[in-house]
Amino acid sequence: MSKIIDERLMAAAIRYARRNIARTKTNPSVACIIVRSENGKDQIVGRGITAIGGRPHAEPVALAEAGDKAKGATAYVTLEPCAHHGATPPCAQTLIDAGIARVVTAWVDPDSRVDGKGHAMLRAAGIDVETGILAEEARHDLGGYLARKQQNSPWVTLKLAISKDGYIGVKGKGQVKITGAISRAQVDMMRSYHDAIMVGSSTAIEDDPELICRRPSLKSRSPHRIILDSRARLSPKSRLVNSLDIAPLSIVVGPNADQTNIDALQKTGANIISGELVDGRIALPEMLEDIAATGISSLFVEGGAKVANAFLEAGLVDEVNMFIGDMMVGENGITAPINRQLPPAGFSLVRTEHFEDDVLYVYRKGEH
Ligand code: AOF
Ligand code: ZN
Repeated sequence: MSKIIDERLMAAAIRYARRNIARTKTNPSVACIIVRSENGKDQIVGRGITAIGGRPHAEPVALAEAGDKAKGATAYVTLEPCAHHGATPPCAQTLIDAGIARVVTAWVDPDSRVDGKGHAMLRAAGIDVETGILAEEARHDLGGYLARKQQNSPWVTLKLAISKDGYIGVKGKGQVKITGAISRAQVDMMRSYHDAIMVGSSTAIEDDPELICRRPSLKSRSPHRIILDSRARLSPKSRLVNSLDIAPLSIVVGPNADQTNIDALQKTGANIISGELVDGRIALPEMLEDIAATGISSLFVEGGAKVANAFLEAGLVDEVNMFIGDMMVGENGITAPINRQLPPAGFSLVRTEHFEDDVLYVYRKGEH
């Protein structure tokens, strides 16, 4: 099959895998599309994605749909098929047994139980294997899983909503509307694509947000909420605590936090994470490592200014989602740490999107 067809089918697989992003526990959401060429015509005969909760994997689902038509067909998989025995045999073996002739993947699976062994099993069985197809595009969605496996850290996306005059809020006033309804709906969607969402305690106390996906259809996909709260100042009566039935809540506290406050928060069902302090603030790299160890692959950081700055200064941001709204804040504005004129250093602009009168600029670390 030509490279263009390979890329088209991989693009379809990448899109399909998006359906279960952040719903597959510690597993990445992978897709497998099985394509058969007959009389010069390519036909999709089976499709599968990693199921909600992480099992079954994508390949057996796609193979079950393809049945006998898998013989001699090509399998497009967004990640290298696994080589380890879980509840079911390795996917590489399942592909071999089904008679697949060719396997095309985007990435080698960095899981130490796989890490090239899946591709090697397929090749040893005489299957033609090609990898690295649309790797950059697949990285967009697999980024969190790859970061957790390769760097013991989640993929960090920093979201900022900046007014036309360069501010992210008003001093002492808490939340002010900077973007319109369509952008806010888009943020709901972005939240649902992440394993966890994070704000600092000042934002949590001043704004008293819920940090859930507000739209009814996305509510059940609300991510784990994590608050950086070195002194355990969050109120057990806050809306974050009151919405524990919708999504879990973790509070990262420092070693000197008041134990009575910690006990009161813990009693509500909130999870307490013990953080280390550096210069009186939670040490971010260690905190990221701790949450990655619990299986969190992607983190959506929503502010405020101090938290945004701390992540940027420590070089811990992988992607910036910068919304520029159409309104002015005027006096007493809180200055954004970065803006269109002052983009994050070492990042490149990869995408621009329009939501009514607002513009979203997506930056990624490095050259793209
Ligand atoms: C695949 N296809 O659809 C996915 C894979 O706990 P287990 O046994 O499910 O294994 C988890 C690992 O499986 C995960 O770390 C990653 O290496 C792989 N995910 N592999 O062949 C899939 N989701
Ligand atoms: Zn598998």
